[in-house]
Formats: sequence, C-alpha cells, structure tokens
Amino acid sequence: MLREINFDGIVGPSHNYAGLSLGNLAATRHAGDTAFPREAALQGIAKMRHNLRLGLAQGFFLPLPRPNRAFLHDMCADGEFDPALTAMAWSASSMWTANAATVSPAPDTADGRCHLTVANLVTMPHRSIEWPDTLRQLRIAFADQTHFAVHGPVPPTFGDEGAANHMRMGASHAEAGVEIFIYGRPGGKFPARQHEQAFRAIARRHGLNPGRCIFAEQAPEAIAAGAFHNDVVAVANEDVLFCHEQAFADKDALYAAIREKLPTAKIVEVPASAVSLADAISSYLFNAQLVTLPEEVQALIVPTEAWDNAPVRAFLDAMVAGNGPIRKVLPVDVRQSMANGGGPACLRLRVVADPATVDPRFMLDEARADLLEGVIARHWPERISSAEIGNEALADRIRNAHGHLCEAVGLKDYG
Ligand code: SUG
Repeated sequence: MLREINFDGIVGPSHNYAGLSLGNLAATRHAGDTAFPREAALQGIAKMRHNLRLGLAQGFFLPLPRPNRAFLHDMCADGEFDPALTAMAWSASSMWTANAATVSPAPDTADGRCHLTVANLVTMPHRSIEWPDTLRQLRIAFADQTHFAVHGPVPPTFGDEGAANHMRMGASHAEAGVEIFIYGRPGGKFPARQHEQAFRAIARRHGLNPGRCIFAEQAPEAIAAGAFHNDVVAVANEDVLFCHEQAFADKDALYAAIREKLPTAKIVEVPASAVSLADAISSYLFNAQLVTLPEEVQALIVPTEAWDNAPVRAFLDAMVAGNGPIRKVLPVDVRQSMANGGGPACLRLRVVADPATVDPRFMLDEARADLLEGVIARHWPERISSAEIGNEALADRIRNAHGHLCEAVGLKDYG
C-alpha cells in the first residue's frame, strides 16, 4: 500500500556551527558557537520516535562520511590547514534531507514508478559536495527498479535544492497529485538557490503530466527576509496548503492554479498582520511537518521555537480552536538543528511508496530507534567548538562513530 514515509537525516557526529550559509539567518547568527552533536542526534531520534508513535511511517538516512577528504584533496588543501575549506569538508549538512532529492511518487509519473532526482545543491559549496554520497545511499534504499527510478543531479549550471522547494497536493497521498515547484530569481539581497530551469528539467525527467505541474516564483521579499528555501514559508499536505501571505511572488495566480487543478484545495494563509515575515522565519512556523494522522485528521508538527513565539502561538491557538483543516499542533525539540536553520521539515524527505519496497535497513521501528540511540550515545562527540574543526584526533573519532552506525544498521559498506 502506498504511504507517505518520512526519511529523517540522522545528525552526523561532525555537527558544528560554521556559519556557512549566506541568507540563512539562524546559521549565520550561530557561527562559531559550540555544537552538541550527541544531543543533536538524540533530538533527531526523539522526533522520529514521536512521529512513529503517531502511527506514521518513518525511515532514516545515514549521515555522509565526514570529513570529506576527497573534497580537500580536489581543492589541493589536504596538505595545509585552510579553515574555510576544512569547515566545508566537516559539515554535517546532509542531516537536512529535505534537500537530498526531489521526489515524484508513482501515481504522478508516466511510467508508474516513484522518481527521485538527487539535488545538486550547487549554491553553497559545503552542500554541493553532498550529492555523490547521497546518490549512493538513495540507490541502496530505493534499489527496486520496478518501483523506483533514482536519477543523478541536473547539470550544475542550474541550482537545485530538492524537495525543500517542492510541494505536492492531491486528494490523498496515493492518488495522482499536483506537483508545485517554487523557484527564486537571482538579483536579490541573498542567493536564490532554486533555479526554475532545474525544476522544469526534473518535471520532464520524472515524466510528469505538464497539466498537473505548477511552477511559481518565491517572493523576493521572503528570500531577502531569510527564507532561503520555500519550506521556511510554506508547507502542503494532501489538499491543504499552509503558507505565509508573503511567501509567493504572485499568490493570487498560484492559488488560482492550485484551485483549478484541485478544486477541493484548502489554503490556510497566515496574514502578515498576525505573524510577520520576521516572526515566521525566526520561529520556523512553516518549517513544520503537516501530516495526516491515522485518524484522518491533519496535524502540524512544529519546532518548540514556534510554540514559544507569542504571535505565532496566538495564531496557532486560534487556528486549532477554529474549524480549519489543521486540527492539531504538536511541538518537537530540534534546537541543535534549528540553530543552523534546520527545522522539523528540513530534517525529513517525504517519499510516497509502499514501505515493503524500500530497503528495510532504512526503515525505523522502536527497536531500531533504540539501536541508533545506543550507537549515538556511545560514539557521538558530546561537543565540538569551532577551534576543534580540523583536529585530526576528532576527525578519527567522527569517522569511527560513522563506521559504528553503518555497521549497526547493516550498511557497513557505506563508509
Ligand atoms: O542549507 N544549513 C542548511 C539548512 C538547510 C535547511 N533545509 C531546509 N530549509 N529544507 C542550509 O542552509 C548551515 C551549516 C553551517 O553553517 O555550519 C547549513 O548548511
């Protein structure tokens, strides 16, 4: 049976705050802070357990091998210490699996398979080095070619950040959906990471029906305010779109296109008068997981930062008290990831598929959550300060921790 499976990225043992992402205000603000990789990874497992207990299907992806020695070698920087390049090679940024790939589930595609295109992430150097290892992992997890087609990246001239800028709406997950691709236009205060042509290429290679695709521009003011991905200002699930009033360049045209293709669509727009763009971005209200619970109601899984923000809380209380399509709000604590600009939605990649067709080593249940927790508690560094980035003994410890995790889940060769 087709279900939505959320694949969360396990926070890697090299998690640190290096301030690598221009336009990502949280990451910039926390540059140089001491990070707590063990706590970060345990927060991630707790979020997965939380969602598992709601009756949702949960999978995970492994952290990528770090430090990335091949990158330092390619940059001829393996002989001498270069702080900027070393920080890139050490980044644990693959935890944000919403940027791993763009996913078009089987009901939407011409050949009836679920198509995944790994994101090239070219705009940020530390993220541009993720895709080869991510692709290797996707090809293991979704190796069943009768159900999945896993594609390499689109050419790097066209920046692609994957599912973080992609929304899918439909009557239910298992029915043909409307795929909505949000891109940015360059020339603003901060980089527009998602290029329109990258998404148009993905829609073609996934075999989508052009009549069921929408391409729309993200509001330049949203990018300038710190919404470096669309999932910082909007999230969709089945027939519900939850978004900020200032998320899109031409919201009326977008809403009309959605309603034309999906007449039952419900759009929950948060006005700037209730929650300013600045509050939306600092609280990550929209970087939430909007999910359909087994009892068929929709719930919004928000970061605790959203719950603690007064105007956001007032909006959420009124929303739940009203008769809207989002019936529950459930806060989760992912503070270590949040400080790098990664909320609950950044940490997961949604794949609509039959869980039985996915390599079982990537699926989570309570026993495997225990296993992951045990490895993390034993091997993840407790803290990493900025002065320690590049330390050889710590690098060995990180590689060793990664090796233990791969071995524990039966993916020893993914080292
Ligand atoms: O690409 N942060 C990530 C956060 C990604 C969030 N993902 C989504 N919105 N889907 C980024 O900006 C910061 C790393 C550092 O500075 O150390 C970082 O890469």
